[in-house]
Amino acid sequence: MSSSQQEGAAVPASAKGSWSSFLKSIASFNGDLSTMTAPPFILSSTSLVEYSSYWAEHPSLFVAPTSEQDPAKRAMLVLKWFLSTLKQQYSSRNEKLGSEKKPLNPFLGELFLGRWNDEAGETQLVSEQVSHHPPVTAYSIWNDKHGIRLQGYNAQKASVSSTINVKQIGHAILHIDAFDEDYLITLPSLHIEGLITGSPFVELNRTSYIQSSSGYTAKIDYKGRGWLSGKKNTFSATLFPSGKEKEVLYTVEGQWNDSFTIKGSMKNVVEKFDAKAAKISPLLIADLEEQDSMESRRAWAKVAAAISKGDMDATSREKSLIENAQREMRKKEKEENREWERRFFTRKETSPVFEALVKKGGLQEELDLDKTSGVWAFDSEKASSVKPPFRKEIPTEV
Ligand code: HC3
Repeated sequence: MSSSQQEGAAVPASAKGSWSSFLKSIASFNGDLSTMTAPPFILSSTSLVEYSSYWAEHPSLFVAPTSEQDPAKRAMLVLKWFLSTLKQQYSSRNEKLGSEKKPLNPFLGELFLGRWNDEAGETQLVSEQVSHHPPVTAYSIWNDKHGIRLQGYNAQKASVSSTINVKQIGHAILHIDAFDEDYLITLPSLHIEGLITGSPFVELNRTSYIQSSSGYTAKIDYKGRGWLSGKKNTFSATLFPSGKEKEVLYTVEGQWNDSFTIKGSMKNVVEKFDAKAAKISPLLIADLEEQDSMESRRAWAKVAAAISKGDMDATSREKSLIENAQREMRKKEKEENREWERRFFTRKETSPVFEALVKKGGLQEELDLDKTSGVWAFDSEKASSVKPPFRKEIPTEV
């Protein structure tokens, strides 16, 4: 083991003890990431409800499939957009903060609302914590000008072997109005690397799929370090007519945090995509004082400030205030025999679009209602009745 790989090499001197206790404690961990207690230096001041925004930080890639007439090319553009989101989803925090930190655990009803305004027009985001036990986040992202929307929800189930393995439970569905086309997007599994040294980062593993109603399947295999290239964050993807895996129309290979190449069926290079150079559009959110008390950044403002100052007493004090208020709300709801009314989403028992696409692609994916507390669907009726301050004007510039 080199010195840079030694236990706690990246941990501040004052936190070495707490890091090794943390590593020991995860051995007996129960699978619910929200109950994991991590040392202060690894806490993030961002709530998990914000992570939904990673799906559309390149709005022009998100809307690109809407203007492609050929269904196979359209499916390839959906695959390209999906692959372009991975760097943001799984390695942007690492790059910004130096390592993967433990996000704030969203409370029931927590909201994260915003929009992107750029050459793709307006793309809007609603993310809501629809369940606390188990933790589930639901989101809807749409661009009316281009007639495209993404709706999904996700939970995580973790297990510990030599590292933390995370299975994502849930899925996303992309709908394109002009072609009345749906794409089922399954979510990759991941594990945490760099735990021993104290600088955790995400590596994706196994396989995820994108299944279109137009009859194309994209299969994405995540490999990680040690595979042929020896590089981390490696993947290879193929796009084929559903049920004909050998009739590959496009292959994509590379690193999701760096660059990848899309090739046609004759091995001709269709495009090289540089994830590092791709322009990210800033998400516009309302000023803190304009936000509702259920909006994430406002609700967690004092906790976030305490974390940034490294003041752990204030962090636990402010966190407890939120947790106690939540406990009181749940108690009251129980006494009144009602449950918290979600602002934008409704719980369903099934998803006909999910079922149809799983069947079309012969996928093994199943809904797991227990682990996600139901299937969560964006409820446009609820959403249109949400009055300010939830949907008030958001500044058009950052
Ligand atoms: C596992 C994870 C929380 C869940 C994060 C998810 C799966 C959330 C949905 C997003 O769309 C994609 C996504 C990206 C990263 C996932 C996080 C990575 C680490 C975090 C754990 C709860 C933190 C573990 C603690 C520690 C100390 C290792 O950082």
